[in-house]
Amino acid sequence: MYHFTSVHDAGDLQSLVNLALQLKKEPNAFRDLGKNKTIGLLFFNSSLRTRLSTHKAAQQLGMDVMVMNVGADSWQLEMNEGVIMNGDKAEHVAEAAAVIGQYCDIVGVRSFPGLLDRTFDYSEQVLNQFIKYTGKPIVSLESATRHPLQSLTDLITISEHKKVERPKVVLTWAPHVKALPQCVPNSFAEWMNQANVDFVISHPKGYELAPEFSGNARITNDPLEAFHGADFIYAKNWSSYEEYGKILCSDPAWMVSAEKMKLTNQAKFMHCLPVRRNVVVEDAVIDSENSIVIQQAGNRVWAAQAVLKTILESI
Ligand code: SN0
Repeated sequence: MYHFTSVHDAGDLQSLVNLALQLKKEPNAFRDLGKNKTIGLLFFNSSLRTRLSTHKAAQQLGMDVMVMNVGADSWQLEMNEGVIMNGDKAEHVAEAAAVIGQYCDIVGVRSFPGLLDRTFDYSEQVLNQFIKYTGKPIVSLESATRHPLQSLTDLITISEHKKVERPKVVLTWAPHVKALPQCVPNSFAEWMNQANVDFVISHPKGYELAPEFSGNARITNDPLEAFHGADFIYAKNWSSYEEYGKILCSDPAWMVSAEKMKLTNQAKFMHCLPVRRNVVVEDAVIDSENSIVIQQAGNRVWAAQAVLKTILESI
């Protein structure tokens, strides 16, 4: 592994999950691996779990860590080629990324989509410009279309909590007050499609994910149907891909309620967080014994550490 931007960089998923579970048992077993190596974590957007878990994962591998909120702390970066830079952006990514590459051995980048122009967002300009100019391995900390560290975490968490060999895993769309990226559901779908699970996606009409992400998943537009016999309910809001960035539905029937959870096979409730209580999920569900959102967030460390260890071994 060199870059880590999607499931396509992950190699054998089971091996990566096994490595993460091994690191969970022995967090400090590889303290020497990252000694005298530096990771830079660059945030164009807010972060809680990604920022802290990746920092902790790098520290447990003995790495030095530098964190920067791009724009807020640094200069605003121009991402386009060949522009006359007479506006508000003081520095081009060509220099900024190359300079960061002089200071760091691995660079993590978080950059959300603008949700205005689908072709532009799905071109992954920011991630690709950092890959082009940094000259070092790039780890996605959530890009315009994907959140692979979250999806690896989710696979680890499902592996730990599953009671049957091939559990029924349901990605269920839920309402939200804001238009959110498709990153988490896109990534979750592309990872689940490669995992040994019975994968179902449930969403209102108009919320179809791009076909390259939904793949062969079974899809239903009924807010109840998918819950029957589910072993895992994974809730997430996303804005429309078809009517790009739009909110098309706010029907509370799509909220994950205790009533709907009764239809499941005592399913575990999952969400990547942050979550809007009583919009996405009822208090009664997220506060129940079957909610594993905190353990799931805890696993972010082992996902990040498995990825960073694998990259450190390849550089
Ligand atoms: C982000 C998203 O991609 O949905 C990050 C999830 C890991 N979520 C949000 O931006 C939530 C913002 C809000 O106001 O609830």
